Amino acid sequence: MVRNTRFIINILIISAATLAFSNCRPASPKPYGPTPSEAQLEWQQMEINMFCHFGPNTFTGAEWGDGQESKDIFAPTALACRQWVDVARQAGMGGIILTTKHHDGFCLWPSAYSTHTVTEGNDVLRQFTDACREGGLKAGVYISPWDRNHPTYGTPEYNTVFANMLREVHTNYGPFFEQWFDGACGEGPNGKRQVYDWPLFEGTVTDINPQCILFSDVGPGCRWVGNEEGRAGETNWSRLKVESGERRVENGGCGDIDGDRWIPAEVDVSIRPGWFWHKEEQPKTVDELMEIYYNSVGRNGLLLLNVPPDDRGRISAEDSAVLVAFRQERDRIFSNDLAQGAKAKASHLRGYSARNVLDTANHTFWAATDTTATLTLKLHGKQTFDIIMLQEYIPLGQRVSHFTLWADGVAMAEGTTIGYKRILHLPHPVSARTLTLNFDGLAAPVINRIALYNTQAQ
Ligand code: FUL
Repeated sequence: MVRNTRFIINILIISAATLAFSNCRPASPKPYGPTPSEAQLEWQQMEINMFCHFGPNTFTGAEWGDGQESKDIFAPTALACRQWVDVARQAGMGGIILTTKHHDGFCLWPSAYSTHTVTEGNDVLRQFTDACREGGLKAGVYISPWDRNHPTYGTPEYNTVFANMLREVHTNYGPFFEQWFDGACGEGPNGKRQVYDWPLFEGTVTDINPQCILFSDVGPGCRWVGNEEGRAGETNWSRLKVESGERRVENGGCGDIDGDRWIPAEVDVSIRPGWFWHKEEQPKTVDELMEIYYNSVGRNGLLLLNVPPDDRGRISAEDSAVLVAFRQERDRIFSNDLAQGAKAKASHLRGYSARNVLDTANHTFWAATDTTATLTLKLHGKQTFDIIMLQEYIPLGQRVSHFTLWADGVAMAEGTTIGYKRILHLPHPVSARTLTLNFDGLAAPVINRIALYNTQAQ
C-alpha cells in the first residue's frame, strides 16, 4: 500500500514537472531588425578571403595604369593559379577575388566587348576559376567600372558595354560568391567621366546569380569599411541606412545602429604597401597581420587580404611564408579555449541553456528574456587569459549595444557592439575563477559563443 502511494506520488511529481517545463518553454526569440540572407551568413562565416590584384600594373610598376599599356606587357612567365589556391588554403582562407579588369581596362578574359584583353589561349580567368573549383575554394571577381581604355567610357553606351562584360563573366565563368564593384570613377580616354547605371549593373549580376554578394561602398551584399588600413570601427553595426540613389556613406566603418538593411563591413587591405606586386616591396609581418585580424574579424568584419601575384604569375615565397606563419599563429592562440569546462549560469533563461555559449556550433545560443542580462562563467579552476571572444547569433539580428566584463568581481573590459564576432585583446593577461558578463541590447541579447584564450601560452 505504502509502495503504491509512493509510486503514484512519484508519477504525479514527474507529470507536474514535465507540464511545468513544457509550459515555461517559450517560443524562439523574434528577430530584431534586418537579418542576414543565407548567402550573407555563409559569407560572414568565411572570415578571411584573399584578394589578388594582377594585371598590366604587375609588369609596369604602376598602381593605376592609364589604359595605354601595350597588351604584350602582360606576360607572366610561369602563371599558376593553382598555386594561389594552395597558398590561400594553407592560410585558412575560403575564397579568392581576382581583379579581372582594373582601372586600365585590360581584361584578363578574352571579352567580346573590348579589344584590350588577353588572348583566348591565355585566358587567366578560366585558369583561375578552374583552379578554385579543383582546389575547393570559392571564386569571386573584381571588375572595375572605371575604364581608362575603353573608347565608349564617358558615354551612355559604356554602361551597356560594362553590363555586357558582367553578363559575359558571370555566365561563362561563374558562379562567383562575390562581385566587387570598385567605387572609383575617373575620366576615360576621351576625358569624360561616366555616370554609372548601378541598377543595371546590379540587376545584371543578380539575374544570373541571385546568391552573389555584391560589394560596393553601400552594398547591397556587403559594404566598404571606409579605409584601406585593415580596420573596422570598434562599434560596428552590420546594419546600414542608405538613402535611395546614394553611392557613398560616411560611416562604412561603424554602420548604423538604426540601419534598415543588413549590409556588413568588408575590410580590404594589402599584405604589401601597394595593391599590385612591386619587386622592391615587402609583405607585412605576422604581428601586423594579427593586429589587422583583431581589428577586422575581431570587430565584426570580414577580412579581404590582398596578396598580389608577381610577374611570374605566382605568389612570392615571402608572402606565402608570412601567410602560413599567420595561420599558425591563429591556430596556436585559438586552439585552446579556456572557457571549456566552465559552468554557465544566466540571470534569465528562455528555455535555452546558458551552457550553449560554450559549444562551438553556429546554430546554438543562449537567449535572454530582457534587454539587460547577466551571464556568469564559473571557470574550470583558475584560468589566465588575455583574449575574450564573443559571438551573437546573427540570424536573429544584431542586438547587443553594450557589454561589461568582470574577472572575479573586478571590472576588466567593456565594449559596444558584438555582431558575428568580437575579439577583445587585453593589454595584460588576467587570472580569474569567475567571469561575469553583462549585456545590454536593443532587444534581448542572443549569444552564440563565449571563449577565452591566452596569447602568451606556449
Ligand atoms: C581602389 C582602387 O583604386 C585600388 O587600385 C584598389 O583596386 C583598391 C582595392 O580599390 O578603389
